[in-house]
Amino acid sequence: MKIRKPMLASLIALTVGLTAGGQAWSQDTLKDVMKKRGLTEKDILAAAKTYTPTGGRDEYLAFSSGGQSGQVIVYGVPSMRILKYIGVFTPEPWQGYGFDDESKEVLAQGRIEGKDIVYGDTHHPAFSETKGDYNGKYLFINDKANPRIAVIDLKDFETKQIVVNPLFRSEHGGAFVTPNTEYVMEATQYAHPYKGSGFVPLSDFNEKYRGGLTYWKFNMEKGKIEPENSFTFELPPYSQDLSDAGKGPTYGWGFTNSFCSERYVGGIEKGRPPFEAGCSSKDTDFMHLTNWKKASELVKAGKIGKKVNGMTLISMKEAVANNLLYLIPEPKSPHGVDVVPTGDKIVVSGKLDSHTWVYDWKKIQKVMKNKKFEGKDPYGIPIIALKDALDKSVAVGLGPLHTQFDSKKCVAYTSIYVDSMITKWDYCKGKVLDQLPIHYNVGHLVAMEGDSVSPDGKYLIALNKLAIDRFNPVGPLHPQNHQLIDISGDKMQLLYDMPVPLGEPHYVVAIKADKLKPEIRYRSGWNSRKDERSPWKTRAGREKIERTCDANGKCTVNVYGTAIRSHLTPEIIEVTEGDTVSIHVTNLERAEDEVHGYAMYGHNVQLSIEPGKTASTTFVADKAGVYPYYCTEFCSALHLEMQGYLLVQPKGYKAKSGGLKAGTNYTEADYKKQVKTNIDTQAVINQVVGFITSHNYKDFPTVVALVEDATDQLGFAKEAKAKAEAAAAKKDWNNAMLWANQWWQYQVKTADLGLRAKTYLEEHGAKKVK
Ligand code: CUK
Ligand code: CUA
Repeated sequence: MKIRKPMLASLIALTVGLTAGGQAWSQDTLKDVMKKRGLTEKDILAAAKTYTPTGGRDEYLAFSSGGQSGQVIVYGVPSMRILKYIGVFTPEPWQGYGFDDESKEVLAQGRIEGKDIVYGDTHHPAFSETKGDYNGKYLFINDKANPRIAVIDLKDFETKQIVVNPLFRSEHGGAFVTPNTEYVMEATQYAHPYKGSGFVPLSDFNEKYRGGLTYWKFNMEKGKIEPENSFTFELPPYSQDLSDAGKGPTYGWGFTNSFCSERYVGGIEKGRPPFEAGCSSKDTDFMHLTNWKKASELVKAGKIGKKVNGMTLISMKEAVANNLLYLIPEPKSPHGVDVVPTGDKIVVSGKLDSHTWVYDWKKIQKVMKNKKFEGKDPYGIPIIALKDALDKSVAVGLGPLHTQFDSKKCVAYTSIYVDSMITKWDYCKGKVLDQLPIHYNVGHLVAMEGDSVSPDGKYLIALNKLAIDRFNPVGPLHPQNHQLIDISGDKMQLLYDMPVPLGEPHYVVAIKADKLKPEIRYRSGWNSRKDERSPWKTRAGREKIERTCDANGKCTVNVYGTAIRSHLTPEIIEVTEGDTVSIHVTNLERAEDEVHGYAMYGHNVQLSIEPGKTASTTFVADKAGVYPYYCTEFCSALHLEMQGYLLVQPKGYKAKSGGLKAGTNYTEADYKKQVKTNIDTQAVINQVVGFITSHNYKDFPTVVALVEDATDQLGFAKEAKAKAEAAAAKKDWNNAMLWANQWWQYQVKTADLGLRAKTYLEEHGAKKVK
């Protein structure tokens, strides 16, 4: 017999929220809607290119810097639907990031000189790469304000590691990765004395202030940056800006530009011309070329570098002596530096210029080989003359910043800040192909996989600095505006405006969605931040509370707890005032998306416990009192009942005799009524089970997982049933009724899972096997 959902739903009372009146489906035609909303045919076409029907998936996922929020924003392309905020340098309560003990350890790695820094100014996300192509394994992002790099694992979209640069006090040119993720680049921005050198007056600027470029070693297998195997190039105090890693013919090299090679120090309040005047007075600044490949070999061989604050520092002298470091003049106040997909050309833009400048690697190499330099800078670094390195310059518009690449050969897109537009141009022929106005003042831009060796083209997103009049006003602070552009044809077409209300995202990287294989659940009892079994892993029925005291009478209570629809175990935790309390909760669920939360009054406790995860919270119960706790995720019909009490008893407290006096008295009739409901419910479950087992469900891993979960729930139901019957045998109708009710609770969950499995089979064309 075929079971219809409504019948099942009413029987097992899963009708919450389903009774809201039917949709008044509009009778309007497309024409009517266009007229009512003032839409043109072009609008409708744009809408059709981005609209993603319910249940639909995006072809690309974009990972956006969260700017000053210190987070990463994940959204789909072309739908522009936001999917996730990843807590990176900043606590993120929903995910328990910065609240559970495990993630607090990650944030603590980002402490600077002993201080917690709980914000970040994130700028440049970068995917891990294999042979210059995104491999979908890791994402890196930098913090400009406090030179740090974070590692996000794309298995679960969680931040796993933060490294603090032991020398820098400012950075900008990170994170950029080398083609096999051998290294993650991080360059300074504002010159400063290296950490540990104490106070150095500005009068010693030229001699003691420094820039730098760190190559952080990445271990792809472990998913970890290895500071001990990383090294840093000492660089002149030129205000290094962005970087990019070479590929193909430029493999082994890194490129980093700068914008204040004047080495100017302002002081407007003392009557000196300001930074902005002194830092843009020369016509050119310098691009730095660093040979990381050769440097790493020399460091490994112990030939160069010395450890400073645990970091291998390569002095400018050593770098010059070993031909590891060169300079090439760049146009006025350069900003972006981007290596073309084929790796043989380098595109640089000048913020105060109207050209992009294309450098030719063959020409550069020739100069290096013949040692025909223009001269040396004050630090002895050889300078390659601009005319000896330049391939061409192309007039693209005023204030070009960043460049991305198309799947079509030689086609590039450059963001034009001052003119508020995107210029599509050909870097081989030096020709502008198309220009599109955007709204307004674009910073970075991103094409699909647009900085890899094999860009996909298709879409471009302009990351605009100003939204001004594009959205409903929300006060003086406006959202940022990400504009989606169709670049599949000859002419660019603007499709969609997406407000981003979480900081100023400088850069975004976008990856083909099918390269990502995120997990659905953790292995049971998992510490997700360390990627290992948690010592606090707790299995069903093994929940316990342990209290241990040291010689000074300081006591610690460890609660080994679990969460499963719809109860937290334990439900009552008794401790004594002054105890340190550690509550560890393992989510026993295996079903997709069955997350439980854990929040408690007055202790800043908020956990997110995804299926399989074990999360912990530790605090001192320093005030006697009653502290309710509960699950913060609406996980089931009886989610509100997922609750408990932490009882912090005063020292020396003695409980009153007579036990717990709370609740209602139940009768034999109540018990029998409940049992009848349970028997009916079981009949429904049997039918669902019959449907599933009569199909090839084992061919569907999702269904197998659901069935496993359902079998567990049914096992729990059996235990509760036994307890109910034992109590009934003793005519203890209160306990009999309550256990019978618990038995039914497990049945409801079983049915819920079974129904999901059945729907899945129906929707995925399962076949009958008998
Ligand atoms: S930066 Cu913001 S527009 Cu930090 Cu890459 Cu160029
Ligand atoms: Cu678990 Cu709500």
